[in-house]
Amino acid sequence: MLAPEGLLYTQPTVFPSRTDVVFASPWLAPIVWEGSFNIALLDSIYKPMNLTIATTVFAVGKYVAFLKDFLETAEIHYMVGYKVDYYIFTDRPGDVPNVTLAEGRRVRVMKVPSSNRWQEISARRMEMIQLLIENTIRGQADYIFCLDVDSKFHAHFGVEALGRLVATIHPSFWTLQRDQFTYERRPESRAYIPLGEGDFYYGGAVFGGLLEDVRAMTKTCSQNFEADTANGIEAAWQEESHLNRYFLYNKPSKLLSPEYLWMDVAGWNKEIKLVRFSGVEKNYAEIRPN
Ligand code: 5GW
Ligand code: MN
Repeated sequence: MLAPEGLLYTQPTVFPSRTDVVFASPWLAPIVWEGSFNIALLDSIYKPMNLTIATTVFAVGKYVAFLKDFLETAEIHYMVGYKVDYYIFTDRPGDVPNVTLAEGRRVRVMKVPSSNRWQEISARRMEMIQLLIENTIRGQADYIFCLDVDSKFHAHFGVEALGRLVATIHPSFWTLQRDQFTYERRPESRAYIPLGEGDFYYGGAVFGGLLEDVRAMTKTCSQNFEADTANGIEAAWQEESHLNRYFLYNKPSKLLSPEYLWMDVAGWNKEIKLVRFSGVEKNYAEIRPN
């Protein structure tokens, strides 16, 4: 068999190469696991597109301390060989570390007000991403990823993760049944998901996609968050609850396995062949304002 011109020839493989996990959702969105993609082939497709991947990260208050490890490990594992614009939202621009970046990659610092209540930072996060896309990133990037800062990269996290609307399966829930998911269960909230519904429990720490799709998603989530606030209700897991509600009715086009959102404190599972991005163990009393 001949590969299309310019594409790297790859041996046709009888997929799946592993049978312990599923590679597609019930609506046939790929679920990205180690063993489900060929990175050389993907690079031969994506490299010529000359993409820029905007990446947002919030580092408000003491969370600036996480930036150094986050950026240093991202430069080793995250979208290596591609153009990346890191948008760092912080109230402490002077504390943003000076990390050496590869060519074509840059840091842009966005000043935000300080806040003593995380719920306020969280409430505004979706809106700030929406406005950033509308006012700054449009025309300057192709895809966007929005990541938690209290984390490190440990292995390859590349273009296999790109898609129109990308959600990540939360590492605490991937082995559980849907009625055990911590969705918002009160019908009064705009994040409400009734028992018996829902596909996966998605993590708020890693999501992304095309600019327009992420703009629409963050806009809806922030509007619903505001509507809840006006009604005196706060969803169980704030923006993560609204994100889960959105993805129930607007199915993601690609799902990332928990390899892409792990937690250092989590136990070991044989299906997790490698951890690509993981939340560090943190001392809550030391770093959180409340
Ligand atoms: C989070 C919780 C309570 C109080 C403050 C915060 C907080 C979060 C903060 O003070 N500053 C900040 O920048 N954040 C941003 O929100 C970070 O990007 C952080 O990674 C993200 C989510 O908060 P996390 O990481 O503490 O939440 P979990 O669920 O990952 O532990
Ligand atoms: Mn986190």
